[in-house]
Amino acid sequence: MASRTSRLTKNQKMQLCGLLGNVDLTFLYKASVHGYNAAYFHQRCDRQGPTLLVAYNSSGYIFGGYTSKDYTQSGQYVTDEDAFLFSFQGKVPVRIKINSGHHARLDDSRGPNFGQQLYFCYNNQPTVINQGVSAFNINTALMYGNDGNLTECEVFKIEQISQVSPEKKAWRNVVWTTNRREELVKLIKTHKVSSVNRARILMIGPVGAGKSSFFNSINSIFMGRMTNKAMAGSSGTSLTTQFRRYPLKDGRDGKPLPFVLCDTMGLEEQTGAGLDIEDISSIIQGLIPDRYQFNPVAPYEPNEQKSSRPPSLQEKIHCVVFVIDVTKISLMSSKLEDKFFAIRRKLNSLVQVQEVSSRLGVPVSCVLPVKNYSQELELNLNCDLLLLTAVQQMLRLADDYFDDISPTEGKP
Ligand SMILES: Nc1nc2c(ncn2[C@@H]2O[C@H](COP(=O)(O)OP(=O)(O)O)[C@@H](O)[C@H]2O)c(=O)[nH]1
Ligand SMILES: [Mg+2]
Repeated sequence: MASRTSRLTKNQKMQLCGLLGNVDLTFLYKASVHGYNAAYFHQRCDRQGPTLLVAYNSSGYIFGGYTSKDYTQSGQYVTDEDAFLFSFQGKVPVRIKINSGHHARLDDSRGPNFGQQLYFCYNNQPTVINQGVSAFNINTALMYGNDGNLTECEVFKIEQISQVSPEKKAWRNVVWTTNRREELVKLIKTHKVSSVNRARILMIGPVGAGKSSFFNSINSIFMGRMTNKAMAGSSGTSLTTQFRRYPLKDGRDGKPLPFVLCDTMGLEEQTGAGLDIEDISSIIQGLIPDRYQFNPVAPYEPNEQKSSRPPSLQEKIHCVVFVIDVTKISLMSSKLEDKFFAIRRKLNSLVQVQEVSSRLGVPVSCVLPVKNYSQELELNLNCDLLLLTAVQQMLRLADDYFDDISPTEGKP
């Protein structure tokens, strides 16, 4: 049966988004599922705003086009200076701009066309044809190897992602009121984690990203005053060199909260420095004890320890959070980026965290902007709201993880 997910790899998707700026792709139509049929195409793609079409042919080419204007079957010519065609040349998509003075499309009830030149799903067939008009300067040999047989055709809705600057603009529906703060505090306090007593949330990220500060900030909210239990600060290399599990309480003598934040040494770009990928894997499997002193030149050796029984579900990690400093994201070195990818691959190879790891990179709903308490002396409503919203989302993701693993595993 045809799958309802896109054939694009994450990297290809990212590359295509790169052509369009800060955007997200939402799946609208997939020909192998919905049919190579203009009526079905319009049913799913009309009045959706800007869209991206991605076609695949039997020679392995990936190509398509973007239009910033709605499909509406108006029968009118559409002017759209932002429209373009693209084709992957190797790993990167190359953009072909529309020539000035040309219409980007004829907005009729037939299948999608670009510049009345390139027709996709022509005559309700898995076919692309070039009508030879010159709205776009294309070289069909380069673009799709002159192979008009489509093996798939997908259409995505393009959604702009506002800049991650929550203080300036409500890019997500955060309600900035004390009532909402109280509500979130209550939701978190009373959150029932399925299968275990407390969700274990692991924070990983570069040195100085704010992992320790995140714990301190959450702890401060529930303590009602600034706390600095996890050592946070500025230094080129990691201040945190131990694995620490920080349980949280609702106030000094209060009840335990339903989650534990796990702090680690930072990732560093050199191999053999900072947190090791093997160590991360051991942490996630629940093998590494609290206060374990990391050795940056050698990973943790499970055999050395007296661990005779396999760790229980409670001892494993249920949610992994990548902590990143948004002001430094454009400076992130490619070596560090490679480390991130290596970690994601490692997470993927651990069956139990598949669900969690697949959420690590791309989905926007999993990007949680926060402002940690770093210089403040007093708690601040806006910071609290972002921090609490992040915790709430982490607890939900941990729940997804529990839902995803087999029910027998949750039993003691
Ligand atoms: N401006 C600002 N500084 C932060 C924030 N979070 C942490 N910091 C500062 O960044 C530095 C590194 O933070 P730390 O928590 O030790 O990072 P870690 O290495 O990931 O544990 C410290 O000087 C913090 O005060 C934040 O949200 N905003
Ligand atoms: Mg730290």
